[in-house]
Amino acid sequence: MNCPHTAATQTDPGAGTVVIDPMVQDLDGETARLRDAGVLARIDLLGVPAWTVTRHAEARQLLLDQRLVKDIDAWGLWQSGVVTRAWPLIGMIDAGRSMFTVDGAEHRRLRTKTSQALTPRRLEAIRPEIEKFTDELLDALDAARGEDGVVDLKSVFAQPLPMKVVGMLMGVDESQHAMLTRQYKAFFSMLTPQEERLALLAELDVFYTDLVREKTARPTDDLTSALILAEEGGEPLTEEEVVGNLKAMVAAGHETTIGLVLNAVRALLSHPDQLRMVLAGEAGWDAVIEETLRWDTPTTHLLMRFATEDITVGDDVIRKGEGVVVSYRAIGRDVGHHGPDADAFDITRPTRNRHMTFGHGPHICPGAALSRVEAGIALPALFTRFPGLRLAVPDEEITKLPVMTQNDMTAFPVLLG
Ligand code: STR
Repeated sequence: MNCPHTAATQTDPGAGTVVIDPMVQDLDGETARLRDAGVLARIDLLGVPAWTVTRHAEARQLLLDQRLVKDIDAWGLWQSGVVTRAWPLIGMIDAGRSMFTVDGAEHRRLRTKTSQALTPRRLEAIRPEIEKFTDELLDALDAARGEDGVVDLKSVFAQPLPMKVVGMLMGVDESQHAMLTRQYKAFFSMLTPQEERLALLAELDVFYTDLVREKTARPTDDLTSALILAEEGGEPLTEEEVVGNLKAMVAAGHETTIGLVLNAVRALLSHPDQLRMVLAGEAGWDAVIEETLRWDTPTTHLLMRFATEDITVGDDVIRKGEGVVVSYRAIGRDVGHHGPDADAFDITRPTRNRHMTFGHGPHICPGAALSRVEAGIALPALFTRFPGLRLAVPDEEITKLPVMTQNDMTAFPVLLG
């Protein structure tokens, strides 16, 4: 097969290689194929070969392995020019210097302030604002009901809420939220032509750079301003580093929490016995959130880390220069870790808190506590306000967006009851 996205012509992906479907037509089937392909599986990402790790224990071990780095210059296929900026997934890796792309001591320097700003204790201070946003959006949901009573829970509720929260944290004005939502939708979609994707990334860079310059001139009390200011005696972050962290926060904070909230609602509506347990107080919302994180991970595959030396995992060797993806969806469905019924949604499962959906090791998601606070407010508020909430179409008709790395649905039409 000719790969249109890379400089060199690739051969057929070898036998045993799982080809990741850009259209996301059968996510459960693909997850099962990955699991069957072994602890380490060879995958094909739009013509580009990589390894992926599909098991909890080995992923945990690899996420602590300092021989794997995020620096794209350690990638053989990038060094040799086989992979170029023409590859549609390049923006997931070559995202500028930030806490997402750097390791070691420099990584700690880039990340410390962000992780300190997002501890559960610090987040208590913004809980009232998140509750206010939630109530306003529930009003909007009520008002957006069509003649037939149908309203899209995604575009009216689950999508704007995380954008408002991350916008408030980072100091991004409300007037920009619709633009950002539109740009990230196009960024993640595989239907967007690559020239368009590169152009929108360049536009976003201009937007974020302008914002950082504005905050440099007039600091406020948001995290972007805090990132600009030097720690006493410490080395301040460069403009490029602040921009990198800011865009990582907005992209991550926005996209993943939409998935968490919607996937939890969907899981509960399709498991009414479990919804009843929660509403009766026999199980907690935290159980719903953790089991959703395990069973229907917002991030399907996380791109990418590169081996700086040969790394042996079981019978396989990741060669120096090869790329490694972490397939969080497959890891959540690891029967060795969660038991033979790992494919079932069960909020009472004993291992529900033992998932690894936020990663592990130095890069573990700094926004984990924030997403739990957001979902922990949004879900009970939604079901309290609309106890008769139900899907407006059969569950099988909910479709996934053509996004290879994130678990994102097109829309989520509901009746509010
Ligand atoms: C999107 C493009 C961009 O400008 C910056 C980033 C860095 C953070 C990335 C983000 C990306 C894509 C989604 C990620 C996020 C970190 C967490 C989130 C990978 C590449 C997850 O899905 C876990």
